[in-house]
Amino acid sequence: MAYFPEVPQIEYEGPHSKNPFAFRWYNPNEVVEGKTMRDHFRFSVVYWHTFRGTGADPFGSPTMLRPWDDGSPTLDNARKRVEVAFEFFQKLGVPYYAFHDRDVAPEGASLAETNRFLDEVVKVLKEHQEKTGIKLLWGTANLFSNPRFIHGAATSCNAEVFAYAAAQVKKALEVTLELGGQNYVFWGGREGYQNLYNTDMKRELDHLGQFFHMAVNYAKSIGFKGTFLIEPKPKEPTKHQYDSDAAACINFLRSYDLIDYFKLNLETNHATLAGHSMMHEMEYSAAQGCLGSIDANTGDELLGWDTDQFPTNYYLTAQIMLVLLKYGGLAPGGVNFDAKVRRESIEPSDLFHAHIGGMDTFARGLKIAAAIRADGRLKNMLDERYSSWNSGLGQEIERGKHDFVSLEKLMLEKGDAAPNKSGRQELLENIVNQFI
Ligand code: XLS
Ligand code: NI
Ligand code: NI
Repeated sequence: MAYFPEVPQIEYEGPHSKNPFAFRWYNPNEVVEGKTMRDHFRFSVVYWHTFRGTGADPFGSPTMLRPWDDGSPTLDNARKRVEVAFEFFQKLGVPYYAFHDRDVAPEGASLAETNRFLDEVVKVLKEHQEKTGIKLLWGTANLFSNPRFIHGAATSCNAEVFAYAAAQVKKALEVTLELGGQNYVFWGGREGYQNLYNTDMKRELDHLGQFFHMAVNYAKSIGFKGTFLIEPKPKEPTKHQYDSDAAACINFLRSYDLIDYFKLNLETNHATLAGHSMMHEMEYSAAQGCLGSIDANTGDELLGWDTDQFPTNYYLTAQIMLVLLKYGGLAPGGVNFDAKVRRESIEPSDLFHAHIGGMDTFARGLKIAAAIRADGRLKNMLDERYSSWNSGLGQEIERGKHDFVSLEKLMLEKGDAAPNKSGRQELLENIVNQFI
């Protein structure tokens, strides 16, 4: 059964192709810096936006035409969606996908029934994974859509909601293990607050720490070896999300003795909402040994929301790839398109245009970044900028041979520090522009 009859297998045709159903830059077998593009990116499609997104927004109803979906919360509809999803993954040629428990299967009247429904769909997912070789990049639990989570999940003021969330994550971990998922993600959902007058922040953070320890312990007990990832986001849906940015997450992980078990899943639009660039979030996380995976998308300069658009900007992807090449890549993480087609792009084929564009934008970003690195000017200027640390005083300080007393003595003798050199920012920007 072909759910996308108008769409052929998407192949690489090169930068001059005018075929809308072809890659211009993403060439999975092409080797860049010793690795194929397939392995650099480990592209993944998300179930939620791509197969559950309806186009509804606060001002209007669903718009998406999805002829295969009858809109019912039935198992049959859920099973059919798996067929659609795997046809999509295959035609697009992505090696991975990602889902929330509630994306793939409907909720039942009780937790037990919901778990049974999930098991039913997981069977179908597993068959399709085995048949196609497409793998699960990560699984996660939706702890934010159901009204029981209005006050949060692990940070809810309602202890039974904490318990329910624990049960849900337990099951989601089992399912992720069953499907060979390579990571498990915690995005904060409603873990945050709307109002500090009614919030015991210390208690909520302690509960969150406890919750993550329970997850780590349970994963160990069932033999789940995937990486745990926390996904920073500063606001939306709460006005302050506890996992507000990479630095806040890493501080939380250190404070609660979780740093050995978690890395971060960074998302471009979340970085923007936090007032950071994606490059900043990536550099900071990588410097702390916490760069795990990325949710690839972008915001809109004129809208202050998490609009989750597909990335189309070469500067953005070149910057992301500069960091990834520097730190040796993402595996077992990947580049996960946590992105949705806009409300007006209503036809199934738009899902292909969106992903083709995102994949090409990353592939082009990779080539730009590799060219910048091969050229070497940027790196040489960076090395030169820090050269005072490579010998003499700088080297002695880095090696711990100085203290305030010895440094004061030195500066009293010299009278002043050596003169500074230019930061050359415009020159650096000109060099980068040569490659875009
Ligand atoms: C929401 C998040 C979400 C996570 C998965 O803003 O990006 O989609 O990636 O729970
Ligand atoms: Ni995300
Ligand atoms: Ni998001």
